[in-house]
Amino acid sequence: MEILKKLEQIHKDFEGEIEKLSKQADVLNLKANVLGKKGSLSEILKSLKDATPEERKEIGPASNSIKQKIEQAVLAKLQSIELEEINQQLAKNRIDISLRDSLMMDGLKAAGVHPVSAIQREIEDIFISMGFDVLDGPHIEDDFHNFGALNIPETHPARDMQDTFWFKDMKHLLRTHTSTIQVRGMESRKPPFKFVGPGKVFRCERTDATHEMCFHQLEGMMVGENITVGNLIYFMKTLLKEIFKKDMEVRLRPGYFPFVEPGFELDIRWKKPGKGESKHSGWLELLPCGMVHPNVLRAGGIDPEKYNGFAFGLGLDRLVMVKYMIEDIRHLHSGDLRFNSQFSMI
Ligand code: FA5
Repeated sequence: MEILKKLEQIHKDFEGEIEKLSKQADVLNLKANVLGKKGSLSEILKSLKDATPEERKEIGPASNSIKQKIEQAVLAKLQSIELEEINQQLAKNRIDISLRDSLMMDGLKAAGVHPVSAIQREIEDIFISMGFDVLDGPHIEDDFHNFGALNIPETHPARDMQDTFWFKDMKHLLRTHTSTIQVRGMESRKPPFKFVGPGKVFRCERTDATHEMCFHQLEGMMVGENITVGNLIYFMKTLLKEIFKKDMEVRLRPGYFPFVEPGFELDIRWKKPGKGESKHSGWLELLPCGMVHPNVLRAGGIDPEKYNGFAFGLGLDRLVMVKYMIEDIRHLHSGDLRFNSQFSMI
């Protein structure tokens, strides 16, 4: 039984070889060398024609069984190499979740999200859930986007409502409000649409407990057919309820902004921590809003005969003050760790 012995030898050699391999390509090569058309096993089987019928009866099943064993061994080896590679990758990309704790043991504190960023993200999520897009805009703006397109022409006294940081060319400025995003939003989409646009704004003004030079606003705009003040109030109330997790005491009073008509000021009832009313308690101007002025729609390429809408500009720093009962806005940007660390778990 010369052939049978050779077959067994081939199997033995194969087992010895495959043991040593660590790359899938080498395993596949070995398989081809044994089972391929010109492989050692196939070559042996070619000499079957010289065997007697009895020998063939024995060699047939034996060669099939060896072939099967080799195929199974190849499959198992390929899988074990893949697993090994995955394990090596995982070991390389390991995330050390104990690092934070060991840093804290060394006296270092874990950083947290600033309360203004946290509230911005929270409001974005609320509006996204109501079908709004979230837009961005540049801090350095031109006259058109900050004033002109918002129905505030060059000689209009309303320009003095927001003290402006102008660049030397007197054409560019640091945006004084996020209403610039209204203009950019109208330029980039066709009605109906609704979006919010959060970001930093800059005003050249004296700071006090409720005023900063650099603060944060979140603009909102909805344009379509037959939008009403009722829609505006619904979205404002939903927003405040989601943020404060309760109905808030608010008041709506007429407000003047050249880019809305009619315009409103939505104030929120605010109490400083401690006993009784103080000079920092009472109504806090939080959410100016109104129906978009037809001139603004026109400047944005929208037909005011067909479409209308509402817009609002929320002061984010002031909202944080109300939510966490902070008595002075300047704490927020002081960089004082005794203040900031109180929010590190947000
Ligand atoms: C505006 O900036 C308008 N663009 C808002 C608007 C948008 C009105 C759309 C109508 C339609 P105002 O200057 O009032 O409005 O500022 C909006 C909010 O920003 C204020 O209600 C207040 O919450 C906040 N804010 C204003 N000035 C300061 C400041 N110096 N420091 C901190 N927050 C401020």
